[in-house]
Amino acid sequence: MDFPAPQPHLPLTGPRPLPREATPEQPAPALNRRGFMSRLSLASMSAALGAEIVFGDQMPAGLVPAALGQSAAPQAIPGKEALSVFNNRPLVAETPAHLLDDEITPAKYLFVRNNGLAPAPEQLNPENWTLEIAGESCVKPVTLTLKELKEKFTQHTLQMVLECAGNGRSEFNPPATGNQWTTGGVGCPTWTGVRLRDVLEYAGIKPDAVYIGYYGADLHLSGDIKKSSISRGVPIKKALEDESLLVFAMNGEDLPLENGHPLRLMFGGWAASTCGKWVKRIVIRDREHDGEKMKGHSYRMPRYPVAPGTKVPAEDMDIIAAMPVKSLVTFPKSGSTHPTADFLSIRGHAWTGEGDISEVHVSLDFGITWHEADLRPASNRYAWQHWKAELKLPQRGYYEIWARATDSQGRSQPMVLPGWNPEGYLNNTCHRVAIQAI
Ligand SMILES: Nc1nc2c(c(=O)[nH]1)N[C@H]1C(S)=C(S)[C@@H](COP(=O)(O)O)O[C@H]1N2
Ligand SMILES: [Mo]
Repeated sequence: MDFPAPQPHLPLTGPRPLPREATPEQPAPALNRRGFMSRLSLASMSAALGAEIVFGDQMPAGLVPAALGQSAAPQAIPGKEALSVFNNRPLVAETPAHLLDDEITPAKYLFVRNNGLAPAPEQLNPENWTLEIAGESCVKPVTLTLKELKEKFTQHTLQMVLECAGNGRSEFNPPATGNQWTTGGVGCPTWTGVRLRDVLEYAGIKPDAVYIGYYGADLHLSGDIKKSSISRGVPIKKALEDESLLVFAMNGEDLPLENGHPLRLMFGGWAASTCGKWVKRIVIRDREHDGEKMKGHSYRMPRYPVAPGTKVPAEDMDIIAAMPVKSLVTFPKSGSTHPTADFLSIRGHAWTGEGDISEVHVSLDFGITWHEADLRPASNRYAWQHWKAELKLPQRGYYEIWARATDSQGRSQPMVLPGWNPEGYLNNTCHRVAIQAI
């Protein structure tokens, strides 16, 4: 029987921020003085609908066409019913920690983070999907069909962690706006595809190339076809790594629609926002890519520690590169009860953006004593590592299981929240799981 468990992951110090309502970013249509839709926003909404809004002039200000989904009420995702949905527009959903127990994350448990409106399923036909390679530092721009990609280049399968940079955001105080992720914006399936390096070299990389950027087939939330919902990238050095892939399969099957079918990017150890979904175009740039969500505060951290709530000028923010060291307790489930007499087997995963995990320690007494867990090697670079441990529950009562990973660079997870930052990124605090012995 479960008892009412606290949040799966709580800050150890300071007041807990009030839970923020998951408010979807509603499109903000341009209005004229009389409050009717401007021609521009009507045109973008028509584009999103794929049809002219016949009585568009009569539409009241702020009305979102019903076909675009007027309700923001979270609902289950078909095929991913167990995920907790934050928003429908854009669709964002995370995985409860105990459902991440599998060594290889099944598709049904992989989180979803859309920034815009996902392409309609009929637009995602692998038979006529093409990928364009271009950009000012591309020698010979080319367009390849998905079939050509699969046939021309050697295929590779790797297990790699995909983690949203905002995972853990809900703990920061003052709270950052955006999806209030607890611990479930992460997963580690296997990915099959071709090396991005092979494809970029096929098109030719000029010596002045410094960055790559992606463009996907999803629409900006406003429906404006001239805007990207997100268009990020990585430095050319990262793009050319062995593990940087253009993937078309996950766990041996087609990618799920929400996770970028039929083609997406995968960069091991970096923020998942670099892993473009539904990718149509990759540009080789002679400068840092300047697509949507590359500038300002997006996916950037203050260059120096700041007090919570500080307004940090954009020029003092650096782009997030590799993700920090982190771990999860995936068994037992937070809120579960266990018999006192037995040893309790506990387990989970640990990962880091660069290098590998060297140790995982667990504590049952609020960090007074720590026990080293058994740790398995990763199946390949950038995969998470499984750990397990046995703990004796000495008597009836409430306990918390804490887990702390240390990586090969000697970095370990903080017990208290790491540096506050304006957008609430990179929270890698120790995971805490509440249990009761009866
Ligand atoms: N085209 C496109 N690619 C995208 C996104 C998006 O909204 N559109 N979201 C990014 C972000 S912020 C994250 S965290 C990951 C999420 O991948 P998933 O939805 O497969 O879990 O995709 C990235 N790639
Ligand atoms: Mo993300």
